[in-house]
Amino acid sequence: MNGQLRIGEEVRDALASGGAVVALESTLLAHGLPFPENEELARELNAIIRGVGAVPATVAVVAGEPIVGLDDASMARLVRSHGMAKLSARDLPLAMARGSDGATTVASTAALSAAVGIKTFATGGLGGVHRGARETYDESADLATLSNTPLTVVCAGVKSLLDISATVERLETLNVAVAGYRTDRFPGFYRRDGGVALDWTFDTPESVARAMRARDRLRAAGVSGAGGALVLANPLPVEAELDEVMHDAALASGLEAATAQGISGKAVTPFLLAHFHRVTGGESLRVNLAIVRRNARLAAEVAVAHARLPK
Ligand code: PSU
Ligand code: MN
Repeated sequence: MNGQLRIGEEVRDALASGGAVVALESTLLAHGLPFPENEELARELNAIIRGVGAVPATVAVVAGEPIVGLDDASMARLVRSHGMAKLSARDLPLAMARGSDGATTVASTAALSAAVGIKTFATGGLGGVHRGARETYDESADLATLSNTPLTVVCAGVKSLLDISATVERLETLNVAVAGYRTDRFPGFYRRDGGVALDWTFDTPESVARAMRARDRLRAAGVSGAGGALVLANPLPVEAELDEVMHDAALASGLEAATAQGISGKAVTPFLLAHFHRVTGGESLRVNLAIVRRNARLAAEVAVAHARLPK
């Protein structure tokens, strides 16, 4: 536990008693989804996590204060905000100095959550290596941050808008453990199979919890390279995937339109996501919501299994 950071009351009690807690990021609520779908999703995620027996802890910066475990009033403010700053880990002290509000990415959420002792975190897709990174060096700080952050991130891989295989290679370089949940393929978010084979597969929350316990043991022993995050890749079931033809067409036309309109750098992802939403008639949003709900459930199951491990 940590005297420096503000922790929601229920989260603090759960951590003090060794209970299960699941961290949730706020960038996906503030930037990844429109209002009111984001508010509805936040409510659902909390209910899903509680239903499994864990406590949800949404992370964000409110009026310059990083908070692990937002209350209802702050959540209501977050989901309605337009253009709230998106804060990676390095941005946290700057937003604090300004007293501003901000949404936390995977990097900053993982860093804050791990600092207070949270072991599991649910999100949709990880940030990763962007297409064209060979020229632009555009790679999310999510990857480097996870290399030294001892928690489990449940996600559906990375979106196909990114360079999926380069992202998997960088996770290897950075000593971030990656395992598939009931799959041996790294998922591409909208599709089950992102085109990359995985070395490790887990089939139960208990087996994931044992890997987390072993990681913490190696970390406590001072073993370098083995004490960082575990990315638990949880793909959609076949029947929930975005149709392959629809997906491939949306990706191809989106990349082409981005080039034609001179969209580059940071603007590419929001442009492509809006394009996906439009040309799939809202299907990509439906898939996005399904992914986050499933990841919240699995993260809660892992958190509960971890809390039940013999001391
Ligand atoms: N990928 C998604 N949805 C998201 C994000 C990534 O499929 O909402 C968000 C997450 O918060 C992630 C961040 O941590 O974007 C990565 O942004 P950047 O590439 O700027 O680091
Ligand atoms: Mn970037």
